Amino acid sequence: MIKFPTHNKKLKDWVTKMAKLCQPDEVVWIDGSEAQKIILEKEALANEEIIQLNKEKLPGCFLHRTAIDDVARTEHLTFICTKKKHDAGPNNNWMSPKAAYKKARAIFKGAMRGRTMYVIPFSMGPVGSEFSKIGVELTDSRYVVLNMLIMTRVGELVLKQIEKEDNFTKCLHSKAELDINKRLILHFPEDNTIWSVGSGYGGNVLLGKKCLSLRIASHIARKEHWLAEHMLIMGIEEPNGHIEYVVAAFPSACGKTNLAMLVPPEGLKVKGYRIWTVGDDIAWMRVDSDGTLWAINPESGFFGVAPGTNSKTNPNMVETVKKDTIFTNVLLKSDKTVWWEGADGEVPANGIDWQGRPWKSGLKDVNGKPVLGAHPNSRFTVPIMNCPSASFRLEQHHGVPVSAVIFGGRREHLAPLVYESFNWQHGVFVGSTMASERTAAQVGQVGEVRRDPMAMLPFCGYNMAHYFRHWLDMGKKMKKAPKIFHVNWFRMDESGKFMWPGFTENLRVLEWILDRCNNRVEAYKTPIGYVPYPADIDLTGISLSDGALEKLLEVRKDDWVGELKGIKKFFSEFKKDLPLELWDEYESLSQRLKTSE
Ligand code: GTP
Ligand code: SPV
Ligand code: MN
Repeated sequence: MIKFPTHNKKLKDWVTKMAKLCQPDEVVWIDGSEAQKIILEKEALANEEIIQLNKEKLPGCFLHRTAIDDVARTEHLTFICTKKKHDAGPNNNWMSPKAAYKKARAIFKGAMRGRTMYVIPFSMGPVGSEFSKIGVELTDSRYVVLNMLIMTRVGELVLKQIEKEDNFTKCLHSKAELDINKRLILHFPEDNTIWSVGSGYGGNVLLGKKCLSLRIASHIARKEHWLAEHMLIMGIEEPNGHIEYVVAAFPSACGKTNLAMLVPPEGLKVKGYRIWTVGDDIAWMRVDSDGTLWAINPESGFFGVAPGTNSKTNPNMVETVKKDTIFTNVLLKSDKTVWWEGADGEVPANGIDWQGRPWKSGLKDVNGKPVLGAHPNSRFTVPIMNCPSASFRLEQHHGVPVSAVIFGGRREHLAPLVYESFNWQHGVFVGSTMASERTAAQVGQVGEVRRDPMAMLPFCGYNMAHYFRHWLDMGKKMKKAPKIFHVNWFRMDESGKFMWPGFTENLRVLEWILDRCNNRVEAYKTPIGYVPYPADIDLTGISLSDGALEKLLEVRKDDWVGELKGIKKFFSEFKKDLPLELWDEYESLSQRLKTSE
């Protein structure tokens, strides 16, 4: 018999039905209490799902290792299941709901035998805020429960909210056999339902994150006239104490976390800027009654990339992960602390690698290749409140006002350090044509451009042509729409070195962006948009080589003419669904490039 701490019939019926399908030994409701969390940690330790880290040096911290073939999102096993294939669009894998339920039901059947089913009522966004959405995740993984307690707001308040709203996203997860051949990440936007089976990796199983807050939420947002985006949110406190907020969309592992919590560089210290971190991955945005755009971060934790995190690249994160953190797939040192490639300090002499094998510094595999201590996509889960730059407005139901929308990607050659779009419609074109170049570290041709519009290619839960239409419509709903910019921290010189120092120094670019938002500087008009006059980027305290800034800001006509081809090919995939405004923007860009010197 299941005990129910709720009167909501929908919730009771659904939990009963899913328990019947998965056949757990028992059902436990997660109440968000510290006492229950401690019990779960103890059980997870006893079952070796997590390892306790050094209690003095890393209080409240644990290490978890996933299966070796379960270390990142599996996009080819991720589906949007709508009645009509066309609604999922060429940007998604599609399965019919009927076929998908059938296929997954066979794997879920009896999958929780011998295990406990945990019921996690969670809120994305502050409970009760107009922005927020409720979900309930059923899972047989304690690791998932412990992560969800960090990443979302969990507990009894949420159950009360469900009784009020009589509505929630139904999220079902089972590790099952952790078999990649029986792994499916299914989204049913028409049923407000997510089914994930056969994985234990973050983005596949913390269903409040990419599955609910992006794929399902983007579908809801279109109907309800708001935006669910793969964006960081940060506040920049200006010398006069005024705080301006910006949002920025960069593809996965392209610097959102770093930018969201940057520490102002030495050279700009005298100006007295201060950064406030609201979010590092997801933004939900609405038009307020004043006609401007406001944003919240639906999450309450970071699920950040570990490798490369050190006190030079991201001092605030180094501080953040000193307590209450779950590390996944990093190296375990003999003193029960952790390490990853690109961490502070010396490379440890030895340890246990992310696969649980003995490891020593300089270790090579049979082919002579270095064996990594931490997986390149190893991550940490930690409450945002641990971050020294956490915004004091995190719990505000209203969110923060957005002054600028920033898009960005990894472009070795093409895109200048920063440019500003001419208006909202042109800005949507800039976002929709976003791309990142593959690096040598990835499969595929080096330098090959992968289109990743608005950094949402893996996360848009419906036909992307309709998503572009939605973005265009949102601009019309605003009295004062934010300005739209594009940045590129990754431009390289002839010798293949980054020309821009990046990280903390990116504040210099944000400063120009805010100056443009407040009409404080003029800019240079080019065929692709407005580019800064070099003198308007404050370089106090850094020395770039002669002419480097000019090169960083250069718009090379030939390169952009070449880019037009890629854009045309990409747009053509959407056939007649692509908004005509975007073809107009394409033609105008093409025309401007032709007539410019
Ligand atoms: P997800 O969590 O996957 O969505 O990604 P994210 O956008 O938050 O990525 P993150 O900030 O963790 O990206 C880290 C990668 O970007 C690392 O390889 C960093 O070295 C690199 N990076 C971040 N900022 C800069 C920068 O300003 N310049 C350069 N050259 N690299 C940067
Ligand atoms: C990303 O890949 O963009 C992430 C990590 O933020 S995950 O939650 O695993 O998708
Ligand atoms: Mn992300």
